[in-house]
Amino acid sequence: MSQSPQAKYRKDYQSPEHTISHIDLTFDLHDTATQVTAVSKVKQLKKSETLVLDGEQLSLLAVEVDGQVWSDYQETEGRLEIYHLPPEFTLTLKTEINPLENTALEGLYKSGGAFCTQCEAEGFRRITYYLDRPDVLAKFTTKIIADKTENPFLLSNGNKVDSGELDSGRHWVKWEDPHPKPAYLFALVAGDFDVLRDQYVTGSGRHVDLEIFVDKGNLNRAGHAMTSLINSMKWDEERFGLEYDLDIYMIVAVDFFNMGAMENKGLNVFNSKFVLANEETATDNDYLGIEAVIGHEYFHNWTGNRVTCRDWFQLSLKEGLTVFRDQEFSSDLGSRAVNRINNVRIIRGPQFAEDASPMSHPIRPDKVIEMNNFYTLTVYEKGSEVIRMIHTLLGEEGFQKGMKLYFERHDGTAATCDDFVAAMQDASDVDLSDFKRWYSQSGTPTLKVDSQYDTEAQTFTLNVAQSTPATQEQKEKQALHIPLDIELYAKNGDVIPLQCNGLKVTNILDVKQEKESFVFENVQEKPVVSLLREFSAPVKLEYDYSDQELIFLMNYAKNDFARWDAGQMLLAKYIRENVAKLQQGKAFSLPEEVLDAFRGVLLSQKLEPAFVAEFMSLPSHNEVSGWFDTVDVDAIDSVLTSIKKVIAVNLEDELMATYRVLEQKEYTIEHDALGKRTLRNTCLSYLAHLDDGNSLVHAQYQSANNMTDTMAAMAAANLAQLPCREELMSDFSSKWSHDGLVMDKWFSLQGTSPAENVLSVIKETMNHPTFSLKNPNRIRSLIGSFLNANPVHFHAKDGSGYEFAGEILRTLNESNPQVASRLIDPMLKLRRYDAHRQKMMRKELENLAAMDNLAKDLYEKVTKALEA
Ligand code: B3K
Ligand code: ZN
Repeated sequence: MSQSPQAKYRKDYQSPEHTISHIDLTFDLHDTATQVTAVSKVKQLKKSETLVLDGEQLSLLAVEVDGQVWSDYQETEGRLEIYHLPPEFTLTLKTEINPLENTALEGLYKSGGAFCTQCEAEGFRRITYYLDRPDVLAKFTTKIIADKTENPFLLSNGNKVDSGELDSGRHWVKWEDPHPKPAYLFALVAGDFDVLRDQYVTGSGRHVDLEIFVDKGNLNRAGHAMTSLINSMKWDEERFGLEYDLDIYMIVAVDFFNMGAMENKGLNVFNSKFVLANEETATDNDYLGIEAVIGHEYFHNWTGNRVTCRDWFQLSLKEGLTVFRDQEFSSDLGSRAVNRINNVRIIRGPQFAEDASPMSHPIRPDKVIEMNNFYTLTVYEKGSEVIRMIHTLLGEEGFQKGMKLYFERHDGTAATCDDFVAAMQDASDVDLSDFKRWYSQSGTPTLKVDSQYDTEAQTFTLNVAQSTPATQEQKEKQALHIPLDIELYAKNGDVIPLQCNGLKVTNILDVKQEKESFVFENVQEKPVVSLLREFSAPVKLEYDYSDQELIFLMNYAKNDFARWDAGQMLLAKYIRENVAKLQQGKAFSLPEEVLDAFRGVLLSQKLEPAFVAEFMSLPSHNEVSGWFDTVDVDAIDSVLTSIKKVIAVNLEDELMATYRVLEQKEYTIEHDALGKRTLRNTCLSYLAHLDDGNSLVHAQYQSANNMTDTMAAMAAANLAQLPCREELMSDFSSKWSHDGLVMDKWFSLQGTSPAENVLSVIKETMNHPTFSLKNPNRIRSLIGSFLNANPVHFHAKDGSGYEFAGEILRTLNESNPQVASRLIDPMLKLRRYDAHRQKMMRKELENLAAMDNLAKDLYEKVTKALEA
């Protein structure tokens, strides 16, 4: 690369020298030459006669100041500098852009037949030169001119205020957004759609028009998104007291989109994956995903749009908080325990892996080269865990008081993470000064706990030691304030009240020092302790539980999450033990009691089926990999497969009985029905490994009346490599080839196939008429699934998986660097593998580093990985 991209540091933040209070945009839309006129009211904030604007890939056509042509400016790399300006002025800029050639899908681009935009984080600068930073908030008006036949719908933020017809088949619409906003929340969409319409009346009586725009012919797939939107609006009023603030809320589903969705003010743009669903095309998980993402973007209207971020280092201010809010929404509407389990699986799997990788960073990063690289599991999911810990420390009431104060102080402004914590602290009188370290320290802390019971004194002591291993960018670590949720049980399952120094105490222990002891009095028998209930902090727990204690907790813990977690710890013990045995050439084994414990769960009449399904699901290969310093890919795979088979053989009758009894005639997405399907299909995934597996799976595929059961059969056939796999796959592709979104499910089965020839099948699949390297969803389904979820073949000893990844990354570096940069993550973790594999991965990274047009997205990650 010619010039190394420059990093930005959080500590260097400077407030802007100029601000823009109003911007009037006019778009004259044409596929390859769209003209953008931007008329901005600019005001000097600090003494400076030079205005420096951000801009990329723009052709500048004209510059005017207060209506006069202005030639006193210079265009440099990524900037427009305009000189000798008065303190206040109107700036008119004309630029031309090429939406059709915009394959990076940032700024204004064409998705299928429609024009759409993506501006977060720094995409607005690909539309016009601007102060493209979140602490510049302006009122936007937007006039869109386009061909009427091709683009009957012209949409932007706010309310529609005017429209008209022009000659030669063109028309125009003008929008006005009354809420000042940063440029990253700007949106424009133009195209032809089907529209699903509804209405919502807020608590205070505001009538809001709800409109969901989908590709023609997809109206019968938009209903669930609408229901989810209405549920989100209600929930935010009920739980957070927050109402919507415009007369219209629009969602547009597009097929070409780099992420899940975008919360643009009043005009969300969504990846069609998170809008379109009916029982024929979507699985239960797709339905849940839609509910969560629709909720997430809606909740951003307050946490993100009304109060935005001062600078991009503060991203977790809006993202961590909004993820917390969407997790609570899903938990209030569905099963709290199942939601918690799934969120914790993400933290313990990929987030812990990110913490241990060269990309490790605090939830509020200190150094960034490409902002798009920091929309991470750490900022989002760990960020949400940090908010959850504040919620645990303050309780719901205190937390809501904090939210209220936060909005009182910061509504309509750009704030910082410190502002948020200050509001929480001031509203509750809980001291969060130590707690704030979670924002600045990266890495995963370990909590080592041991205990003693003193029969005579009747005391139970917990000794807690915390430590956080050094991460690549931050060697020194300090102790954190960790809320540790515990409970003690007597042998008969009764809860032992917690008492310290003669006083009753709550379940939440405040761990603040490197080493601390907690002595509980009046404990009349040696208790069983349940630790880190609800996963009360994003840490690794080490405690030497006996099998009996874990089985006891699986049966008696009062908290569902803790019961599940005990089951996972029991499995973890035997996964580790068997990996070690395999490495020493010893035989696999799993004790009878462990199998009995899982048999008990499966037969339990009291537990919700969806929850039982979680009990019966093993930790992922990725999560298990995180338990070892050096990952033995094949040993882990072999042990996980053996456990699956041993459980299938030993629990065959119970699995089969459960499978039969849970059959449902009708398909509904009620939570109860969904839970039953999940458990039934979990049983199928075990039964597939037995002699009758092939006929059972085949029969389910044939009789399925919904996509969940269809996909469960195909996934089982795929993973167990059943003889019927090919027949099912070809039947499915002949039915669905016309629909990319549905075919993504098929692509991801191709990507995760355990068959030896998987890589050549993937390469062949890239020629499938429905596949395209231009579409991020297709790339993620086929190639992303191979890199992230097919560890055995991605890490093949001959290096073929790495070579393939390298090739794809070099291609995507040019067409879509953002997608390339997401895809590369598994390659960054090279140090976790043996020397032979490391060498091959390094070679691919070096090949990338040597490219002279390496985008800064990949540059940032590749250099970090090679530095390590
Ligand atoms: N805020 C957007 C993500 C933007 C990503 C930019 N690369 C979606 C969300 O978190 O809701
Ligand atoms: Zn978000």
